[in-house]
Amino acid sequence: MEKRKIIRKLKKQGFQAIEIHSSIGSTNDRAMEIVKEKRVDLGIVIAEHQTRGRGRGERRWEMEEGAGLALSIIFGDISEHQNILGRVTGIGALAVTQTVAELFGLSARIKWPNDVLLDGKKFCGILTEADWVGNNLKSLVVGIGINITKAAIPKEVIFPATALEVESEGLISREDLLDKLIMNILRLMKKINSDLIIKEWEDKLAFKGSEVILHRDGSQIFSGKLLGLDDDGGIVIQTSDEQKNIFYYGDIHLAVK
Ligand code: BT5
Repeated sequence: MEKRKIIRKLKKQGFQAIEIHSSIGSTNDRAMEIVKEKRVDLGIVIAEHQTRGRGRGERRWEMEEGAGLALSIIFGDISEHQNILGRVTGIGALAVTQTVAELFGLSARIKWPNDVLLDGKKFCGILTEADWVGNNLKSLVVGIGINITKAAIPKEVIFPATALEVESEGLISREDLLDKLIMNILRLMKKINSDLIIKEWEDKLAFKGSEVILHRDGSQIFSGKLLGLDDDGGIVIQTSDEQKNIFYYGDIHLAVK
C-alpha cells in the first residue's frame, strides 16, 4: 500500500492519529494504547499483518502475512447513546457489506453480532472495545479484520471461512477497499442515533426468519426463530409459544433440521 497517499487522504477526512504498520501485534491493542496516551477525536491504526489479532473474549483472529487487512478506528468524539457498543459494531459490519457491494458487486450478510459473511462463510470480523473513565465512555475502538486472499482462510475454524478474492474471483486493491470502507464508516457514524441504522443492519441480517440456536461460551443457551433486531442492536428470538426474547451477546448458528 502507498502509505503517503493514504495518510494524506486520511488527514483530509479529519483523522488526527494515523498509523500504518506492515506488521503489528494487534491494531486494537495499539489503538487502545493511543487513547490512553492522548485525546483523539478520530484516529486509525492500519496493518497488513497482525501477530496477536484478537477476537471476542479469548478468541483469536488469524492473519496470514500479506493475506488480509486489519484496521482499528478510534472515535473519541461520541454521543452517549445507551447501547453505543452494539450500534457501532453494527455500523462496522454494515459498512463492510456496503463496501463489498459497491466495489465488487458482492452481496454480504451480517451474522449477528459481529461477523460478515459471503456465501454463508465468514470473511470479516468486527471487535468493538471501549475506553471508560469511571462511568464515562471516553473512546470507542472499532477493529475490523478482512480476509483478502485465499491464504487468509484459517485451517481450523468453528464457522466456515472465506476470503474476498475467492468470492469475487479477481484481485482486490487494498487501497480501494480501505478508502471505500472508511468513507462508509464515517458516513454511517453520522447516523448513529437514528433508528435507520438498525433498519439497514436488519436488512442485511443473516438467518432472519430462520430457526437459530444461541450459544454462549460454547454452550447452547436458547433457540427459536430469529425475528430481527431491537433498537439497541440485540437479537429478537421468538419461541414456539410466540414469546419474544432479546439477547445482547453470544453467537448464533442455524438450527439443523
Ligand atoms: C471476531 O471475533 O470475529 C472479531 C475479529 C476482529 C479482528 C480485528 S482485526 C483488527 C482488530 N485488531 C484485533 O486484534 N482484532 C480486530 P469472534 O466473533 O470472537 O470470532 C473469532 C473466531 O473467528 C475465532 O475463534 C475463529 O473461529 C474465527 N476466525 C479467526 N480468524 C479468522 C479468519 N481470519 N477468518 C475467518 N474466521 C476466523
